[in-house]
Amino acid sequence: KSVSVIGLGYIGLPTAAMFASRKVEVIGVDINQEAVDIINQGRIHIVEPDLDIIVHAAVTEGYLRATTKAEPADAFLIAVPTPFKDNHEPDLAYVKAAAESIAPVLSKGNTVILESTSPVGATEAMIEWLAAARPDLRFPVPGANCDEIDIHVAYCPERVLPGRVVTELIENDRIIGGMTPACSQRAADIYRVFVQGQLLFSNARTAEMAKLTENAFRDVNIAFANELSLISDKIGIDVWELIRLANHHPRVNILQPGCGVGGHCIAVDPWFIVDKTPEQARLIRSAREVNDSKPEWVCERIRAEVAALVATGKPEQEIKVAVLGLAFKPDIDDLRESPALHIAEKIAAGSRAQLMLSEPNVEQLPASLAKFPLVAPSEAIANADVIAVLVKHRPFVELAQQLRDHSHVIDAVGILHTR
Ligand code: SAJ
Repeated sequence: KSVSVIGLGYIGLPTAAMFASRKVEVIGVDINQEAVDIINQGRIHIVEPDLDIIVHAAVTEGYLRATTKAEPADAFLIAVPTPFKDNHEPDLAYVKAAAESIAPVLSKGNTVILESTSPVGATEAMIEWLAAARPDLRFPVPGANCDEIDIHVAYCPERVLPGRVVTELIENDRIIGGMTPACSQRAADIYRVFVQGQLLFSNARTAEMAKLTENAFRDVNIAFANELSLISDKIGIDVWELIRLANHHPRVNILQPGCGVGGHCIAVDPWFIVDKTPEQARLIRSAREVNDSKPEWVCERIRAEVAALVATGKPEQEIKVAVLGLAFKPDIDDLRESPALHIAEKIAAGSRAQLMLSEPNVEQLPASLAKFPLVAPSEAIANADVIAVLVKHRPFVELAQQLRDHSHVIDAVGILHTR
């Protein structure tokens, strides 16, 4: 049996590698020729622990091959991006393109699984695109429990955490949302090849909503923590101590405030719910707004700290401001969709102070900040008049005592409280 994975990014490539490591023939398809070439050399184009070794073995042993053009296979897994448009409406263009690319090579008995995080109804839309291209094949019809189908279709979301993808792909429980029970069974048989977690049977729409719900839950919890940080600041309470104490309650588990919520999932997926049911999704929308407004609040704190120094007579252009952390979360090198990066860019654009940046996980600053010095954390702490800690990277935590000794620190991540 062969599996074709469409989209060889942060989810598709590890998934393809998992099948290949279990000696399944895998054809990986991606529109990015460079990524395809790198994979075919047994290397990877993304950063993820352990993945390089698995991909190298899979390619060398001949189980994994990448190409830019879809080929026939027994099962197709679609793991392409699903961003949103400016008005927060989900953009399914990549799913549509993927469906249209596999349609010509589909044959009777195939299974098609959508893995991309998607708005409710996306799997049904995908079936319409497939069916339009292949009127000769019978696809499942929403609501009808027909077993007389040629192509089985399911929605099976991934729920792995970047940085732990290989372990979580194997160990996490997995939702199997078939269009019909028979579709679920086919999909489950496919994932059983490498998934050791439970396979939870459901239907496509519920599975789509479950994925969005998981990320919206985390977003709401973080928004609660971020709102507490604003309230605490207003009334002179230490939010880190507050949350630590409250979390000692056996049924309370508040997440941590930060400089905002970034990444490609938590800050995006809740909007898919809001877009579908704007009247009902009031809390989910508010949480998004609270989290999206946090970077500006942190910017204001930095500006206020600079203004306080100016008030003591120091000219603004002589004040050195250090930003510690640019990635979207601790101990990764991913600067995309990062609130810390946006804060640094805003400070760079709106202040005459001298900016220095410390991001231990990158060797080069993005173009928007390239004219500023990229410095080691200890150098930043030793030289800066004002320090903003935006990400709780391990090297910063190791310098917590030096930070505590500094008199102008904006601590967006509770680093001063680490023991
Ligand atoms: N964050 C906080 N406070 C916290 C935890 C996180 O401010 O207490 C921030 C992070 O700094 C980051 C953002 O939230 O900016 C998101 O980071 P994350 O670690 O919460 O999540 P992601 O985006 O890396 O991965 C999430 C995970 N979803 C859940 O935990 C419910 C992962 O399991 C999903 O597979 C992934 O989204 C996805 O692909 O959807």
